[in-house]
Amino acid sequence: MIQNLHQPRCILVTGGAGFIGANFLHHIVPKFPEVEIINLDKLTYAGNLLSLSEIESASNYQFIHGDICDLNLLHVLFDDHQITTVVHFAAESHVDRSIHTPLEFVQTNVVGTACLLEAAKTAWNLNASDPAMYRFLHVSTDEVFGALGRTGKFSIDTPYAPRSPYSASKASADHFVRAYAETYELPVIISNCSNNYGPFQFPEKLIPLAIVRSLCNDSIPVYSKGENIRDWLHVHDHCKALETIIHQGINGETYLVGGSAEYSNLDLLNILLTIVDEELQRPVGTSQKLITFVQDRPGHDFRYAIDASKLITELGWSPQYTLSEGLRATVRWYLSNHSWLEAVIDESYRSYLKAQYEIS
Ligand code: NAD
Ligand code: TDX
Repeated sequence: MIQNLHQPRCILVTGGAGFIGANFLHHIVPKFPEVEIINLDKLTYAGNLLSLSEIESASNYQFIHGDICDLNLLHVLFDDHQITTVVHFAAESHVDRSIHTPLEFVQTNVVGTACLLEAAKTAWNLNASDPAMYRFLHVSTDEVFGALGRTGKFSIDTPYAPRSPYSASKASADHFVRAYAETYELPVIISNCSNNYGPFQFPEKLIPLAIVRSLCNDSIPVYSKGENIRDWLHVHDHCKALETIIHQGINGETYLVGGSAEYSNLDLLNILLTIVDEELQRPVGTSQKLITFVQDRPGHDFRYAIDASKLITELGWSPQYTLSEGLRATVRWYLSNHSWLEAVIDESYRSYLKAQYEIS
């Protein structure tokens, strides 16, 4: 049974200039014109306002350049706007970078999340209010559960066992979110999602990296033998899951989000690169020849797989894209959004931002 229906009045989206945040804003800004939507983003290398050009002038949308670790700014935002809902994406999100600069991940992912929780706790008069009035949705990852062997799936009962600085920082953030729920009765929900792919993804992650390398006729690095397995979900399906959780989720609950689309990295790349060759009308196999096996990532998690049955049965969500449909749509998006891709590759998206904001 669906209880606890939440109707947002003003949504604070953090990290909305990143990959999933931008897709989420494209999804909700036109759909809910009566809801005020604020996007707070620091514009790190992963933040790109070109991804938001289609919605930037919408009357219910506002961009604020800022850091989630800036507690004073957060207090001002909560004071100035009647924020009812937080959808927290902002994070350092790339596992390989976390191996080189782990403390940046602790700062944004742990300290930043704690600051947001503190600001929400201060602003929301929790004892006096209806519990469905406010909602803090923390967007987390399946990587907090560690690595699976060949069988089994992560479920909401799986103990936390993160193995990279990235996943340890996300796990720590999840613990802070739960601690604020237990201690202060903050109305929180956590979603843990599997690997996403789709439009606007920065080409450091496997799928856009392979598309870009293939377009440039460059080698495509595959760690070890490409046997590691991921459970892939199109980002539009993730955004629909988040919308469902915001409206119908139950405070204090955790929802696992995944597409039941498990593939080894090599199998995934073979499907993806066949699609790239077909779309470019070149002989199938051209792109596969670019695959180059390279040294493994330290502590590389072998397999992730999600049991999303709670979200499916209790809230009625289900993914719409099959992997091959989703990959074809993604390849077509990158091919038809050349200017976005070129601005990322030649880094002109940074100079465009530097002209307007104080960023390095
Ligand atoms: P991303 O790296 O593409 O975007 C992160 C965004 O956060 C960027 O716009 C960046 O500028 C912003 N940001 C970083 N530090 C900030 C700070 N201190 N203050 C304000 N903004 C800051 O990430 P993504 O892939 O869109 O992931 C979004 C969220 O979803 C993350 O929390 C990630 O852990 C989670 N997640 C991602 C995936 C995936 O496959 N990409 C899967 C599951 C969960
Ligand atoms: O060049 C590469 N070669 C390669 O073989 C890269 C970048 C990755 N890989 C492998 C490592 C993984 O097994 O591909 C797989 C996917 O790698 P990433 O795209 O880096 O994603 P992953 O490490 O699985 O983490 C992602 O999913 C969960 C996101 O980066 C996280 O933000 C999210 O939480």
